[in-house]
Amino acid sequence: MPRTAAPVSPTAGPVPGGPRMRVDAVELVRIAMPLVSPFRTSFGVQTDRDVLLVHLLGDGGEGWGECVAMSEPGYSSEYTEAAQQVIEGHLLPRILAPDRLTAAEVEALMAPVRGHRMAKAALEMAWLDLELRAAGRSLADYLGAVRAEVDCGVSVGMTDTSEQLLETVRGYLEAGYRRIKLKIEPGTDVDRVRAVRERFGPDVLLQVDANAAYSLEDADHLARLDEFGLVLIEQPLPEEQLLGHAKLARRLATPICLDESITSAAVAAEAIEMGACRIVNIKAGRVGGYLEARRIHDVCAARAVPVWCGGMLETGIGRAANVALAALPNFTLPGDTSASDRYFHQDITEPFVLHDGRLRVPTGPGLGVEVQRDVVDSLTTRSTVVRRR
Ligand code: SMG
Ligand code: MG
Repeated sequence: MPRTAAPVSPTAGPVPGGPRMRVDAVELVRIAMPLVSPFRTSFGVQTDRDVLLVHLLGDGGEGWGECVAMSEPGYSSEYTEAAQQVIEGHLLPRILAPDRLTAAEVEALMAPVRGHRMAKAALEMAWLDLELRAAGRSLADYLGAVRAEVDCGVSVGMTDTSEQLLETVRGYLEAGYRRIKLKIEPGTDVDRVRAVRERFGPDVLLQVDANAAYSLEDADHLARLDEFGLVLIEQPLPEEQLLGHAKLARRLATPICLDESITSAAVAAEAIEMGACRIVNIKAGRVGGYLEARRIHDVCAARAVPVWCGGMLETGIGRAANVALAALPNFTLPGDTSASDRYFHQDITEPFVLHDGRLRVPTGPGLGVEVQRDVVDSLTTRSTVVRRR
């Protein structure tokens, strides 16, 4: 069962950041990154990542951001190509028009464009990197981090057989991961969870993620998972069904954690008040950026709802920002912040390496990682430059 987080006082007020920055050119770089192994979820299989990188140039410095959208609209309605289009056609014209801006002002200028949170988050991340590098300040410090390293879990994709799953989980536990998350879908769910629990024992922190594969009619079936002492069940129902999750929660002993449903701090507050979730997965990309992610952290902290940092198979750029976020006080459960080698043979920054089941929070200015331009270039499938008019 999950540790119940002690109430944590919310981080107060708007964060003072760095100076206003002037951006002269924006490079949108698309890279193709093969995954070390296919990642199967209830909505599809990923074999490589089509990643959109945002590279800002201005004021003698640079800033990098990463868009977490996948190539297909399976996890959410956003997808990489659409993110690039909305950035080029609607977001950049708004944020390149004024002379100088902070990341917080960039966020406000993008707000009139509805949705497209992953696209907005990528621009905000790059702007934060640019601004905080100029200020000589780390993102972790800016966000209010309280830890130098964060506990890491790993998200395990579905396999053809139970034996393959057990073998994969064994490898991750040997590598030191502090929590295992199994992707589930109707049909194999109970058997696979039982197999893992029986093989590795009651002490392993174990949780499951359905990516919206169930309906409320499956409540009795999902209640069969209660006997396995799971930390949580993540997003059992479709993202729009907050009330459905609240009804389901009353029929399960396992705490419900929401992922896809939580698109803003306002939705998080409503979901908690309705009883739709007892735990929240925070992904900055899903909610429009790190500033909104921090607000969700605060909303949850004020309500004694623990949070943890989700993942979207990020490169070292997005991982650096996620690890900084996961160092905030109310991130009391291990996140899907795994080491670079769980995803890629070669990352585009220095790799994130697991030490005793933890990743170190970068301390350098901005995101605190250096992008290896030669590696990016070798993976580039398309590059577009947008200049200030
Ligand atoms: O980054 O380790 C990671 C992936 C974590 O399972 C993960 N993400 O629903 O939480 C989730 C999924 C969304 C992405 S699946 C391609
Ligand atoms: Mg999820």
